[in-house]
Amino acid sequence: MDYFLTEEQQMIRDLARQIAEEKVVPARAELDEKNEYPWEIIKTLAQSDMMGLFIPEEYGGLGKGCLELCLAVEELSRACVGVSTTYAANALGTYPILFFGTDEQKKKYLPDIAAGKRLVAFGLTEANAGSDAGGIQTTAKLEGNEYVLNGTKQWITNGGEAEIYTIIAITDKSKGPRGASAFVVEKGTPGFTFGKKENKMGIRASSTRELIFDNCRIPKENILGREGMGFIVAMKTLDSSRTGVGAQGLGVAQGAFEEAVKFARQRQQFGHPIISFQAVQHMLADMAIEIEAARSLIYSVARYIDSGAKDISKPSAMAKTFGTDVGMRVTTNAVQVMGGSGYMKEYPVEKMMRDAKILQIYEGTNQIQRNVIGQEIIKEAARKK
Ligand code: COS
Repeated sequence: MDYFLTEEQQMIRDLARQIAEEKVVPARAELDEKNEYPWEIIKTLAQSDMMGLFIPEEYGGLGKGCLELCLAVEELSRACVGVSTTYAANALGTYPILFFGTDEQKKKYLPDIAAGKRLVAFGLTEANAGSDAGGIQTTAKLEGNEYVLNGTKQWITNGGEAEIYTIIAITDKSKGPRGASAFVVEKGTPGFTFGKKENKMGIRASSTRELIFDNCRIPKENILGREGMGFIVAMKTLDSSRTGVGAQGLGVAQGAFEEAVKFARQRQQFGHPIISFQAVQHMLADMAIEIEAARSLIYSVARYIDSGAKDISKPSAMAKTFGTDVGMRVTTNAVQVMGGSGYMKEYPVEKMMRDAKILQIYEGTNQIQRNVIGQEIIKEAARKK
């Protein structure tokens, strides 16, 4: 299939592929085993200008869009979703600054983020506010020239490793989700500490920690947008990042598919390579169809977002849901094609299957995505009436 990528887009994809093959593939099993953050790989990505891919040129980035970011994320995910999670979460954390920051805030933070000198994390989720993001309880109270933050964020990707945190907190409890606001909080601010690193099933190269705010004082200039805009900041951020999660599912599916094909050509049973059996061919055919369908959808949605379209909630929820469901199905079937070998750590597909699972859960579960799509269908039907 030809997706008519420009020369520049092909260069970005090829560079990401080269980094993935040369740096990520050799390191992934050990990073997974040791639960170790991929600092060396982040450094390589920074040296190759990949950390600033989506940041405008005036702030030191390459000024590229959603499609280019998806291409990079897909290639990294083909090698390791743990690594691609650290990379994609950096964009997720940066979007609130990019979309809602003042020029001054952008000048202060974006050049360092683009250079890969400072990583970013996005803090929305709490123990009692996962799917129900409007139920957050962390508060930010204005006292003189400072906001005072209190509360705990849970399961924050890049937590502890990042220097910059974009945090959603409640400034007016009486207003529900409309009483939330978004802030930038820097690592090292007194009253801001981290919980233990979580021990996860997959994406073990990424770090996941609690963010604990105990009378943490930040300058009032650190608010992003205005008071009461926090929920919108969060939703716009997620609308823009979810296609990238779909690209993670696509990438891990592609990686697992390639492993399954390679194995099926070598593995002999009943005197023949197992790829000669129709049962195996049909499984591989279904995997190939789903991968190509996911790629078509994800690239189309990314191009739609890059066109400046505003109504992106439904398409990005579709790209996230389909891409990550394909990621789970294809990695599971890759393990099945490879049988006992697929289940062993000598081959990468067992890790790919463990890694793929989170994609159906984070940045809004696929059940929540279907709710978002369902709500949009209802609205569209009402408009047509
Ligand atoms: N863009 C802009 N505004 C949006 C929006 C979007 N994508 N989605 C919702 N809103 C607005 C609504 O219009 C509504 O505004 P009003 O108060 O003016 O009516 C407000 O936000 C609340 O929306 P809604 O009533 O639909 O919210 P619910 O409490 O039913 O929650 C959400 C639904 C959107 C929170 C849920 O579908 C969701 O996405 N949950 C997953 C959260 C998530 O991704 N967590 C992962 C955390 S980060 S890894």
